[in-house]
Order: sequence, then structure tokens, then C-alpha cells
Amino acid sequence: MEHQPVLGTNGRFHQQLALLVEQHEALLARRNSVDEDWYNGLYDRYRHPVLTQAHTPLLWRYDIDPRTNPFLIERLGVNAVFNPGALLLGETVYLMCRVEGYDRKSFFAMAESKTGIDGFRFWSHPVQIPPNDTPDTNLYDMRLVRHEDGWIYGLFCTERHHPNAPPGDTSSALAQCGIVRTRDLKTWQRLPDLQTTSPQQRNVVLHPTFIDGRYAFYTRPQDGFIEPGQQGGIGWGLCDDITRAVIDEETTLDPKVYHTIKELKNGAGPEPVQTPAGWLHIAHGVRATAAGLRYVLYAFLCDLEEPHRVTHRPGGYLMAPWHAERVGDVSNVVFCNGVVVRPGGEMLIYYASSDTRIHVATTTVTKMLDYVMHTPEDGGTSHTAAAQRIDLIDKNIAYAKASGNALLQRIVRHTTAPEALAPD
Ligand code: M1P
Repeated sequence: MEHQPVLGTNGRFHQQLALLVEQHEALLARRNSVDEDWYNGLYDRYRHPVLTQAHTPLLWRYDIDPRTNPFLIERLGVNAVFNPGALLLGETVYLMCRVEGYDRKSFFAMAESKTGIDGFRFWSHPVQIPPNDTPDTNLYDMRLVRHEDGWIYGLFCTERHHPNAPPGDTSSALAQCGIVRTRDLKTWQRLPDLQTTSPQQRNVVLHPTFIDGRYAFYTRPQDGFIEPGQQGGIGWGLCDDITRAVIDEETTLDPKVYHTIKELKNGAGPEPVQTPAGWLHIAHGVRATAAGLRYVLYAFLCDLEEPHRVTHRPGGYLMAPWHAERVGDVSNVVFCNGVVVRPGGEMLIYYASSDTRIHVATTTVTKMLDYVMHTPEDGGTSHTAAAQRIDLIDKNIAYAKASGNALLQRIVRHTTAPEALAPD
């Protein structure tokens, strides 16, 4: 190409580029630490997101040749980095991120970190998912699962313009579960999309072990699947051959329920964590509010031998958007499709806030089991909610009185009305 003078920036092209590089390096080098303003005894939040659109390499966004980009314009902007699948290999955490460009298309890109809480770096190039027979329009939200068959699978949502959309309907989409697999995280083999009895699927997760010699899936059937007597929600289905995955029968594993955090819809999160007490799930629940949908995370535990059977359902949410997390492209959303567990039991929960950036929360399997097994279930009504809380308060007051402990008695005095302390 013919050389053009760098006029548009008054010769400042390289100074501006140097500034961008400096800012980018500072962001990538930024250390993260626990946010001391947050406490709930269960998990820590962190001061900074682990990945944002600003973490994406400059080479993905800028043409750095002044002959073809004399004004150093950001040619291919990145709008958001969110909803990552996660995998621990050795000591390295890998996040398969959903990267959304200014053009609204999402693609996948891998980032890695040793600490898991900071220092994430994207690989040099995004991942190119091979297409299958039906071309995809948009790909997003991959769940990474190391299956006992020896492959690492990626299950993701593939969306296409609905084939039956009438002329002029440019919004109706058809969502299905796409499947890829790899042995090295670099070469991906595309398998046919999952087929189920539901015309649409999102949030499909592969169970990491065989069940009676079959592959097991957590599904989220939509549009017409909901049979009389079924409520809809997170489903469960089995198939024999993952290279032509067909689920003939889906049952509901965790239904959506009126006037709960999952009243409108819910969906499985990452692959469940195998613990001595059962399969630990983190899922998302959605309810409608006057301000739009609200997405929160919740947890539940399933039986080790019968993973389709829920054994513990703590009521309410595990995590809701907090402070700045509330605001973003799709506000009031937390979403999780990636968790890793280190050998000592430390659990790193990767969640995105408001479809914009990725955060980490850290806890342990022990704490999560305590949470899921000892938090009361949603009682279903205001009366049961009040009764649950009264039980807790009475237990606390009795304990404080009996303890003779000055701090406990102070808590009671300072936080309850005087009649609670009336002599027996
Ligand atoms: O915008 C919130 C989320 O909406 C969808 O999730 P679900 O299918 O459960 O409603 C997905 O598009 C997800 O990526 C997004 O974060």
C-alpha cells in the first residue's frame, strides 16, 4: 500500500500508541485483592473484575499500521467480555470467554492465569469454532467439561435467525446447544448440535461422568416442551452417543417456581462439582421486576448416585448483583457458567455482571456444602418466611442468654427491642 503521511494525528500516532500500550500493560499487571467491604461468611468478592473488554489485546482492536490507520482509530471494538467457561489444568486456570464485538457478535477467546484472581492474559487469537451443516449466526456461553471419556467438551449456545420468522421479523431466533471437543484446548472438533424434544435449548451442561454408560445432560428446554403437569426449568436427559447426541426423553430436575428467585426461568451453570455429599450445582434464576429481569445465582445439591435427584435446595439466592455489578449492557444480572476447584478444595466461581465483565468469587467446597445443606428451603409464602426468621432469632436469643457471653448479649441488646430481653 502506498505510504501516507500521518497527518490526522499531527504526527502523534506513535505517542498515542505508546500511551495505549502503557495503559494496557498497567491493567494486565494490576493485582487483585479481596474486597473488604463485602462479607457474608460464605465467599469473598474481589476489588477488581478479572477480565473486561479493556483486557483484550490491542492487536484485536487496532490496526497499528499508520499507513492504513493514520488516525489510530479503534477499528474492531470489543463491547464486553463475559460468561466464561472455566477449567483447571495443572495450576493454570483457563477461561473460555464470551467476547462480544461492537457488531453484537460473540465469539470465544481463551484467557489464562496462574492465580485465578488476577493476571489473566488472552491467547494471541480468538478460538475459531468449526461450523457444522447449519450455519451459526451467534455463539456464546460455553461450558467446559472434562468428561471421564477423556475428552474436554465445550457446550455452547448457537443461535440462528428463526427459519419460520415471518418477513420483517428480524428478532426471532432459534437457540440450540452446539458441541465441540478437544484434547489440547487448541484443536476443536465440532459435533452435531444436541437434539432434544424441545425446539429450543440454552444453558445445556454435560455431566462429567457416565450414567449407566450413557452421556447425561442438564438442559433448559423452552417453547412448547413444558408438558401438562411439568413446570419447566432445568431438565435432565441421557444419550448413548455424543457424536450424534439425541435425547429422547427430558425430565425436570429443578423446576421454576412461582414467587421465587427462579419464577420466570432458570438454567444450569457450570458442570456440577463432585463432593462427598453430592453433586454441587450453581445455577441462575430469573424473575421479572418493574425494572426488567433480574438474574441471580443459586445453589443446590444432587444425589451422588442419582444426579438427577435434588437432595438440598437452600432458599433464596447465593449471589446477586452488588454495587457496580448492577449496571452494564444488561443491568441487574449475574451469570455463572464456570467454576474451578483446586486440589485443596478452594473453589473459584467465575461470574459475569450485567453481561459486561467477569469477576471471581472464592470459597471452599466445605463452606458451600455447609451453605447448601444447612440453609432452610424457600418456604413458599410470607408466613413461612417470617416463621423461619423468628425461629432463627429465638434460637439466637436463647443461645446468647445461656452463654453468659458479654458480646453475644450485647448483640441481642443492640439489635432487638427491649421486650425480647424481658426476664422469663
Ligand atoms: O442477559 C442475561 C443472560 O440471558 C441469557 O440467559 P438465559 O437464556 O438463561 O435467559 C443468555 O443470553 C446469557 O448469555 C445472558 O447473560
